[in-house]
Amino acid sequence: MSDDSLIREAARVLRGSQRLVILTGAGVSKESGIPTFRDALEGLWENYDAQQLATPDAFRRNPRFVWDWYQHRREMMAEARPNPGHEAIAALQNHLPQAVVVTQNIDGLHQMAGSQDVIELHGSLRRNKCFDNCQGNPTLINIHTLAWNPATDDGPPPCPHCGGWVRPDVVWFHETLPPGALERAHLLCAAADVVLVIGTSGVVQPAANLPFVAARRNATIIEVNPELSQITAIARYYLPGPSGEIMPQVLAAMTDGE
Ligand code: BV8
Repeated sequence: MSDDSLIREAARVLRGSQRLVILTGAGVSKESGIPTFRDALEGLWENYDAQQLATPDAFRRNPRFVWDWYQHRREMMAEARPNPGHEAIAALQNHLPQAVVVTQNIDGLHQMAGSQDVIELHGSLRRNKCFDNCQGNPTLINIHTLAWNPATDDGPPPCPHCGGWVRPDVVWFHETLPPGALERAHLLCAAADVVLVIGTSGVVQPAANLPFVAARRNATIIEVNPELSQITAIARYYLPGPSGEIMPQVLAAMTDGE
């Protein structure tokens, strides 16, 4: 099937969907200038694997180093804006109000693009919390209200309640996902008739299992990715290319003649 006819066919399936889940990964933010986990880390962290840094043990061993890595990523995210892929996904949700975005990303770009219903499986780098969740899970902390000076203080910001460390409100490897988020994402995928998977290698669990939950119940899987992934084998339609180019084409094909 040619790329054009693939796009039209995928658009037809999406237009007819009643219970659509849109699952996204780091690839959907690549065209906003945010490197994916597959991309080599740069700068201070170039000799580290993200999976080694994004763990509670790494934070316990070297809290300031890990805190600074996230501050570096926050600075990158502060410059980032939604790309045409995020915008097309938000517009698609306007056409299909029952469509839910389930994202592995922590950059908040789907919400910035106008997506209303977004499940953040791995938390958000726009939030911080007490490492010990001393006031309950999560104990969110606004670091801008703290008298903490990164230039002179040697650790991460101190929790104003217990004096422990403040950390990003993201899910690290070997941490469980936010209970409500994973349960709702699982229920939605179990009931989905179509799952649109965009920009994920399908490696990180349990997020990567969600399309399989849907496929086992005969949902149609559509994948957008410039490379093959762990999901491609179950994709009924694999649209090869960057989401910032493919998704606007899919949206245009969906709305043609409306
Ligand atoms: C847990 C937040 C219970 C932090 C992240 C079962 C089997 C095997 C292993 C496990 C398993 N269950 C649990 C594990 C362990 C682990 C895991 O999955 N390990 C992997 C590496 C094998 N999982 C966990 O620990 C999870 N917790 O299961 O709790 C538990 C408790 C204790 C002990 C055991 C289990 C927690 C996982 C969450 C980790 N946190 N993020 C942070 O960001 O710093 S995950 C992180 O990785 C990001 O969220 C990121 O999204 C994700 C990487 O995945 P992708 O999003 O897919 O990104 P990736 O770079 O891989 O791929 C990008 C894709 O984009 C590529 O395909 C590329 O081709 C494509 N692309 C590129 N450009 C574009 C594009 N696509 C479209 N357009 C483009 N322009």
